[in-house]
Amino acid sequence: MSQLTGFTPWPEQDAQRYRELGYWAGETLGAMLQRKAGEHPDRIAIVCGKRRWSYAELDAKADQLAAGFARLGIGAQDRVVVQLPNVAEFFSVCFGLFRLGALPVFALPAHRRAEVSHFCRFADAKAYVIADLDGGFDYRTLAREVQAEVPALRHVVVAGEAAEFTALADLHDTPIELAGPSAGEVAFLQLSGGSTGLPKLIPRTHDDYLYSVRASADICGLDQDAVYLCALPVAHNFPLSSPGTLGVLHAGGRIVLARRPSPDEVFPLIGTEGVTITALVPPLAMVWLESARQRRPELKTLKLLQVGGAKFGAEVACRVLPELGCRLQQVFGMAEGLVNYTRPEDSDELLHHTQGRAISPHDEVRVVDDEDRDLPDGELGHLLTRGPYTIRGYYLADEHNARAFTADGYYRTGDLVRRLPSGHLTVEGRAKDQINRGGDKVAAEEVENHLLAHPAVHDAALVAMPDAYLGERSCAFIVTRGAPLRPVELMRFLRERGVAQYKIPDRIEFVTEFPKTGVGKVNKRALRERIAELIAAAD
Ligand code: OOB
Repeated sequence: MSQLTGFTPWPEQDAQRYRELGYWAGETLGAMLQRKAGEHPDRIAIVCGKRRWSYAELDAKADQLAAGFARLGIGAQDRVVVQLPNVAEFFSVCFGLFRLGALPVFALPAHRRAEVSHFCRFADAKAYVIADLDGGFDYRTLAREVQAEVPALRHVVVAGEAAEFTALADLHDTPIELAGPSAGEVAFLQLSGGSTGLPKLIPRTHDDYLYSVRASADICGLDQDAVYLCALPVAHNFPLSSPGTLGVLHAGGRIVLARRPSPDEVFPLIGTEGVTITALVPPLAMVWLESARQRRPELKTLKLLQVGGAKFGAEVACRVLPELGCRLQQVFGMAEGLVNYTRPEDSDELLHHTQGRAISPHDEVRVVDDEDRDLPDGELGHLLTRGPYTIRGYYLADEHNARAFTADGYYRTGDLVRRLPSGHLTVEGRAKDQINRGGDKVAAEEVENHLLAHPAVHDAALVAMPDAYLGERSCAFIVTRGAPLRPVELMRFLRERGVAQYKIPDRIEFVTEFPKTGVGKVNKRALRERIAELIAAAD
């Protein structure tokens, strides 16, 4: 087994323990799908619009695409940025790459030139896979801009009308013999929500990821009858693995892909496809609750609604069962690893007021004070974790890793939590400099750096402001160099720099100077309080 350069392995002793426990089962993602296709070739794996792919069809397409990507010169451990909407091709592409041992780098559909160019450059990607159009946006235009910025990017592969690029449809070659990766190797790179200047990449191995997928599927009781509606962006860790689409494939169930998560789009789909389980972020759960007032009959097959990605408050959580008619599960996870679930046997108190407990008895969860000293249950502190599916380091990020992990390998999540004796965690805040915009993570420093690039901006500080719908939105405080500047100009500036829309500040406040802390740093707490007061006063 040759390991990817820039990956931090688990210490051998831990790796051995996880293998002995049967957690790391030695199966790759590609082999998992092949085994399932062998067991029940004709069962439907994916429903996407009018298309229905059986397990055998998905398996065959993966082999064909592995051959096609190999023909393009893509080989084991080569990185391929994959930015696809919720379409069936996401799975044939990913499993094709898994079979080859090439590594998808998962971009979100909302990412634009700034983000995608960074992923392609940083990961030294050989190819970039897109759809032609989605939601009125032409990804081929974006690909042209990215190629101009990153000339080393050799191939753009398009699901749909390819224009001058390579059509995905033409990459379905006759399958070839492939050595394939081993299960201990990195399978793909996920994105970190981040708090620093540029998003970090998260290397996940076949072994560690499949363990979290199997254990999650168990916790959620998935079996062959599971029909999972994927309404969140398919590449995100929550709908991908908690237990998500991969959990459903592992269980032999069916994935139903929705292009948009709005009730008008998905409620009819739930009814016609007999959806049993789905995952939402809190703002969407609130929209569903509103719509369900008139349309509850359409939801009658739905048994479990998972909500996570951002805090789901108890006031709303308690409405799910009576108003939607399905059970709620709170999910508190992170692409770096650790995922917590409330369990079916939990009391209403735990279900409504906590974000669940860790998947595994071998997840090591610590709640510590500012000096890394362990705190007793019930006290608010920093969440640290290590375990069988939590990374030991970001990809190619030695300097950052020294801060993001303790010397003995615990990941500093940046979340502020309380733990109950049962192990359940309540998320109460964040120490990391990030805004959680209804599940979309915005790294303050990344946006501040873009703002600072404007010639009229002297200093910038991005903070969260409370929002009834998204939980939080972002507010940029700006000190100008003197010349007058309008908020719209700054917003347009960011858009022209190719920054994803969800990272553009929702509000801009001009100030003459920033409040400072005792040691002279920008006092973001004071800025958060100031904007919260302004909003409260306006209400
Ligand atoms: C999920 O993953 P990421 O990587 O987009 O974001 C992780 C961060 C956490 O560190 C925490 O700050 C926040 O998102 N978060 C929550 C939460 N779930 C995630 N904060 C409060 N309550 C929750 N329930 O967001 C993710 C990955 C896998 C499963 C579910 C969510």
